[in-house]
Amino acid sequence: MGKLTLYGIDGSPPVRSVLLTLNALDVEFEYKIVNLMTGDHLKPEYLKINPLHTVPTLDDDGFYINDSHAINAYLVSKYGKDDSLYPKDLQKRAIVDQRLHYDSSVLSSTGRAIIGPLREGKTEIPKAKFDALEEVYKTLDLFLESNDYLAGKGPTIADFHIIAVLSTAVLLQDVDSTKFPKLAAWIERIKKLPYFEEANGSRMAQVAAFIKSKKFTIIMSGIVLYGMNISPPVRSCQLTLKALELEYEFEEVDLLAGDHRKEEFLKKNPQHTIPLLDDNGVLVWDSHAIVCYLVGKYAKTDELYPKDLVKRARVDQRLYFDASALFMALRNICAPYFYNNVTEITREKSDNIRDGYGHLETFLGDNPYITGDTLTVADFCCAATASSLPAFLPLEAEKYPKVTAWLERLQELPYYEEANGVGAKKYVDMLKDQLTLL
Ligand SMILES: N[C@@H](CCC(=O)N[C@@H](CS)C(=O)NCC(=O)O)C(=O)O
Repeated sequence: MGKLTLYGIDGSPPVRSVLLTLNALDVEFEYKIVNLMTGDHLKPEYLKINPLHTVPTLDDDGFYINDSHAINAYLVSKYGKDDSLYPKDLQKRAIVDQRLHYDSSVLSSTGRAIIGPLREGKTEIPKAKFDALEEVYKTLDLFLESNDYLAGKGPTIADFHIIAVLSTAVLLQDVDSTKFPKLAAWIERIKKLPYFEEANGSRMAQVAAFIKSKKFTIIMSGIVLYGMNISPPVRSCQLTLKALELEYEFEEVDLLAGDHRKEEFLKKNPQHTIPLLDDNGVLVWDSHAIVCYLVGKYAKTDELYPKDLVKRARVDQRLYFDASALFMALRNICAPYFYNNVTEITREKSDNIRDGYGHLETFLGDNPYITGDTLTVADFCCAATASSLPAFLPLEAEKYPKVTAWLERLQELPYYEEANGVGAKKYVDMLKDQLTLL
């Protein structure tokens, strides 16, 4: 056997993946440190062996090869006592290759998207980047669905590549074993491999110290809507966001788990209600305020919330009606149920719903929408509530034909189902058999 030399540095996941392969194969090699911080990789003597100035590079007796994936495949093929780490069987190999490509594309870029800015001295990392990492964990958990290792029953170079990246990733965001049980178990399994500590585990100290020293915070980027999709006012905001074709993140606030009473949320909305909008740091709560804000700031025209004083007054009236009467008819039943398990709906409370349906019927008159000929945010707010009230009292089509037809009309909107329909159905299904009308 000729002389093997690996050029690299412990902090680099691809280098550690090669160290894992070399140790697993039990071959002798020399390890030469290429310090990226001091620019060793840009020196002419290194560029001669790897013009891409990346680590790792392998020197196999004068044959130079870079890219950890290529190196590992080469090492197993040349030095493996068997092919278990990189199977010759076409289908088994195809699965290993798929994992390797996932590593070199999705996994590596997701990790780099967080580590890169930290290296540049940034301390605020957008939450979306951590969400992407969670997606990766989800995918890896899926890869492990029916096997102990990522590409089959035993370890392969795919496991080496992925554990090398994950060893860094978990320092940024832990793998939650309740959400990703297979992945968490796999990490523990890999750690028990006899060569793991020497090749990877013991080499993490510097990376860990670097990440710890960064004291980074996770920030929201762009528009974030906090809420739950069973909540009618949250859905009126989703209808507006969709109508305006705005990109936004949805941050779940579980009222039943008390998320809205946690200090973190109270700092943003002391009234502890959902929805709450965070528009690049501008915090707005109360759905009615939110929908008007969104149209004012982002709409190309004022149609959804007209600037004309008279038209606006009419929309405002319907918005206040929803806030003070229609939605309160719902809230006065569901809040006592959720928080105090009150399961009876008094006649007074059901009459509030009857009144609400009746007023909507009157407001509609012969118009297609709640304020006239055009769709406005008042339709979104009133419809989100009206489509949820049947949880307590059915909306009888014979008694309220205009309201029924109006809701059917709104269902035709291309974004209605996703923004309101699904959540309204969930709300009605969840509550309709839980309460008794007196
Ligand atoms: N008028 C408010 C009502 C918001 C509201 O009451 N939301 C309920 C969920 S549907 C809530 O957050 N309840 C929790 C609480 O008030 O503590 C709006 O339109 O945003």
